[in-house]
This record gives sequence, C-alpha cells and structure tokens, in this order.
Amino acid sequence: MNKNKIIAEMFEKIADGLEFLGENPFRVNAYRKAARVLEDYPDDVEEVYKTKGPKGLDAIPGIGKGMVEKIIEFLETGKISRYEEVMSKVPQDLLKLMDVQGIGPRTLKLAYDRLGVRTVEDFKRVLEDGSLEKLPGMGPKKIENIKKGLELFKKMSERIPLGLAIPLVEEIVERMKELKEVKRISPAGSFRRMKETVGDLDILTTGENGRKIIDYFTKLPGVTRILAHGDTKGSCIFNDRYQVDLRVVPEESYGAALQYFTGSKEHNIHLRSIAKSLNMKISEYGVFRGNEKIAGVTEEEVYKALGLIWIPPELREDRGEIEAAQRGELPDLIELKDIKGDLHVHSKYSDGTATLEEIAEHAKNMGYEYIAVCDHSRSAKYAHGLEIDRLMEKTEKIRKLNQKLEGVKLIAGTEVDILQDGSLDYPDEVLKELDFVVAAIHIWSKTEDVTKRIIKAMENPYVHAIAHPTGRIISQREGYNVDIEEVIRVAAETGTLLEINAYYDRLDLNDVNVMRAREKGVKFTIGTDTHNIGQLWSMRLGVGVARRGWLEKKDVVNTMSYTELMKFLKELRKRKGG
Ligand code: DGT
Ligand code: CA
Ligand code: CA
Repeated sequence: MNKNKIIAEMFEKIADGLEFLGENPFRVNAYRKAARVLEDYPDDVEEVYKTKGPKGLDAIPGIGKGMVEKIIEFLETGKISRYEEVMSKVPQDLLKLMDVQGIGPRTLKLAYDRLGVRTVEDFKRVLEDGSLEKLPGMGPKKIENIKKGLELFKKMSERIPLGLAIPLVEEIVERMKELKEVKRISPAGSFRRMKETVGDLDILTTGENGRKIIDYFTKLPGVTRILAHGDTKGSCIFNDRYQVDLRVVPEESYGAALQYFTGSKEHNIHLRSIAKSLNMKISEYGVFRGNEKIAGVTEEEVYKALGLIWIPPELREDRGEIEAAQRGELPDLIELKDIKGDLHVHSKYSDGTATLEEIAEHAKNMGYEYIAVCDHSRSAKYAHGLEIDRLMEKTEKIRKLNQKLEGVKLIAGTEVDILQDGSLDYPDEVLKELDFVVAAIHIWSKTEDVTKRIIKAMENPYVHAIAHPTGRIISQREGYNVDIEEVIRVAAETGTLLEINAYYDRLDLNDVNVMRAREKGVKFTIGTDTHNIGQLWSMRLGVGVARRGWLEKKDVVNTMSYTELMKFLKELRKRKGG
C-alpha cells in the first residue's frame, strides 16, 4: 500500500475520533478533507517529500500547513502523535459503529457517557433492553432507524456470492457506457478474478472529466447511499447491500491500474518483489525504471516489462501462476464457449419446473448440443424423487423426443442418492439403462464421516460422476464431514468424474479442490443443477471455478461433442468393469 492511503486512513480515524469527542467541526472536517485529497492524489507523498521536501507537500491543493506537519511526522517517524492521542481517548470497538446509518458520533458519545457503553456488544445490549431509548433526544423513531441501520450493516459485512453480483455489475457497466465521457470500463478486484464470493465491487474507467463520470455514477438507479464522491473515485451502496467503488484513471496508466486493482493482493505483492529484483517499480500508475515509465497502457505490457506473459485474472492468487508465466507455461484455460452442454438439470419429473420439451428448447437457446436431465431418485421424497417406473417412463420419453429434436439432444440421466450404507438408490439394472449417472449425498448427519459412502458409490461401474462432492453451501453450511483428498484419490483411480456444481451458492468442488484433483489427473463435469430454467446461465460461474482451478478444455467432459461424450461415457463404464 502506498503511504498516501495509510495516512489517509489515519486522518479518517482522527476525524471519527474527534467527532466522537465533540471537537470543533472545522477541525474534524480539516482531517476528513485531507484524507480525501490524499486518497485521490496521484503521486506518492513519500516520493514528493523525498524529492521536493516540505515545499512539495505544501503545494498539494487542499492540504493545509497543520496536515503537512503530520504527514512529515509520519514519513519521518512512522507515527502521528495526534493520532495516538485521539485514539487513546476513544473506545476503538465502538468507533466501528460510526459507519452505521442512523448512528452518529453524538449518539455514541451519549451511550458512552450515560450508559457506560464501550463496545459494539454493549451498544446492542442497551439498544435491546430499552435503556438507550430513555436517553434525551432518543425516541422510538430514532431507535427504529438505528435497528434498521445495524441490520443493513450486518448484511453488508457479509461477503456476497459472485452469482448475485454479476447482474448488478453488468448493469452498472452498461449504464456507465451510455455516458459519452466514459472511454474504457472494466470490472476489477475479486469480481474480475471470478472469486466465489466478493467483498466490495471494483470498477475502473478512463475518460475525460472524472467529476462528471463520478457524478453520473452516484446518481445511478439503485444507489441507496453515497460513501465517497470525488474527482477520481466514487463509492456507493447499491440496493442497501452492495458496495461498488468506481475509479477514473488516466488513459496512459489504464493497464497498470487494471492490473493493480484486479489483485489479488498476494499476486501484486509477488509482482512487486519481481519488479524490485529487476530494479524496477510497479504501481497502479505503471512500471518504472528510475523515473522512466516503461509500461502502463495495457496489462500485457505491464506483465511483459516484468518478463512475464499476460496472466488471466482467475489465476492471480499467487498459487504458482507467476512462476508458470516465467516459464511461459500457463494453462490454456477452458472458456465458456468451449462448453457444449449442461450435465445437471432437473425437470418437472422431480423438483424442477420445466418440461423435457422446454429444457430442449432452452438448450438450443444456450447454443448447446445437449442437456443431461438428472432428476432425483426415489428416496429423495422431499424432492419428488422418481420411482423406477416413472424413471423408465421419463427415459422412454427422452428417447422418443430425441428422434424428433433437431440440433440438440437430451441425455437420459439421474442424480441418484447415495444411501446410508453407500449403496445407490436404484439397482444396477436400472442405472445401466441411463446414459449419465451422477451420484450424490443428500441426507447425512453432522457427526458422520461420509467418505466411505462416496467411495463406495465411485466404485459402482455405472456411476459416471459425483455431484457436489463436499456439500457445502456458501455462507450457510460447511458441508459434509468428508476426506476430500481420499475422494480425489479414488476418483483418479476409478476414472469417476467430479462435478463442479455451478449453482451460485454451491460452487462445489471449489477452486482449490479442483486444482488438487486436476494434479491427480481427475476429469470433471460442470453442471448448473438448474431447477428453474432461469438458472442455466450460471454455467459461467462453474467455468469461473474451473478456470480458477487451472482447468483446460480437455479436463472437462462437457466440452465434448454429443457423439464424443456418449462414446466417452460408455467407455468409462467399461473401464470401471460395467
Ligand atoms: P474483496 O473485495 O474482499 O472481494 O477482494 P478484492 O481482491 O477485490 O480486494 P479490494 O477490493 O480490497 O482491492 C482490490 C484490489 O486492489 C486488490 O485485489 C488488490 C489491490 N489492493 C488493494 N489493497 C492493496 C494493498 O494493500 N497492496 C496491494 N499490493 N494491492 C492492493
Ligand atoms: Ca473488491
Ligand atoms: Ca474495493
């Protein structure tokens, strides 16, 4: 982090603290203003101070004499005494609540003085037990607002599943493009890296008139709160939940900024050390040798300057991608357009909403060659699992339908339950009749180790794949107690495919497990687990996980054509002894 940001954050905190202590608003604002100026200031103040001395800092518009002294103090000593003084007078934990809508410094101070509130927990207690409401200036309406604010605050501090962020970010990008001042625009941060959950959303633009671009951004539909509004950076909360940061960067450093703000932090730190070893410097403004800028317009040239080939954003986690790029050996990552069909879709026969005909129709709309209809098996009563006769009736119907369909096929499948003892919910004679069998655990107890159940299922010759192998649900449950290493080992040994379930809150296997399984030679299937046709689009989330797991086209079976896939599935059974 460059020193501007560290100092800006300290100034912000001093302002919060002074406000809490009831200091003169002028002083509070001086710190806030200085923080904002520093945040937006393009040059590293440390460099400015080194090259031009105090005069250089004096010349920064919006930074007064008092602030310059504090900046110098920090640059010289690593400390700001005023900061330490203020911080010693205010309860740190409580200050976090300054960001909550409906809670101001005055409320906090009141609770602090009159009710002995020192922590966030204390605050919640006096809110709930009614003692806060009795204080002067409070009242039911204010209390109501504070409660609402706290709820929003809690929701906002949770990470957001990528699948929920995609529609929002795409809409923002589309709308921003309508403004003629906006030249280039791209999402950055964890969103661009396709991380399964995102904290805040980062968007980068170039264009004339940063002020106008930011103004337009803060007025977009869906903005429920503006957190920052400057000449080069705006930050807003959309729909009471999603924080979006928009930055306007100079055209000539677009590549460097995109690289920097895409991260990850770990990846950037590693790049910085490479730059250092080459006697260069890398920042969000470019790659520099001394004062000479040698790259920055495009990401490609930034990487090239460091002796690397361009690294796809999904790999940028410092998990070996930089070393691979140095050797020129990055994987040729799978792309969404390589996917020829979806291998996990539910129909009306079990708990889906679409008929077979509708599924076929949508397969065409998606540009697919096939969709595997994998409804639940008979024990999955909660999901209207199919009894054997219904399954046979459905399979028959698929075969007939396929003769009529043009350009697309349905694949007769099932998502068969792995029962308590590891046996399957249909006998082998039934499974044998189906073209694609994914097996999955849906009922388990918390204390149970399900590894053996899954392994037994993988040993069945008619089972092609294991669906959602860990059972986790993002930000809801951890998943089964399972030894995933062991599952991966047996998958490799038996040739059983592991599913990347693309449903937005599953994404199971996750990126790290995909990477491990790939190293062991496992092949994968990507399925959306669609229950409602509108979810077919989430294939791109599954492809995101696959890319983050370093997968290539050849690692994923639903990149095969229909004919190739059917052949592969038959041969897999043979290999497994079926
Ligand atoms: P998130 O928002 O928690 O899902 O994760 P990111 O990766 O989007 O992180 P965020 O929004 O804090 O920052 C966006 C990018 O900016 C981050 O991926 C890398 C870059 N960045 C932020 N802070 C630092 C830093 O202290 N050092 C370095 N080298 N890069 C940073
Ligand atoms: Ca972010
Ligand atoms: Ca951010």
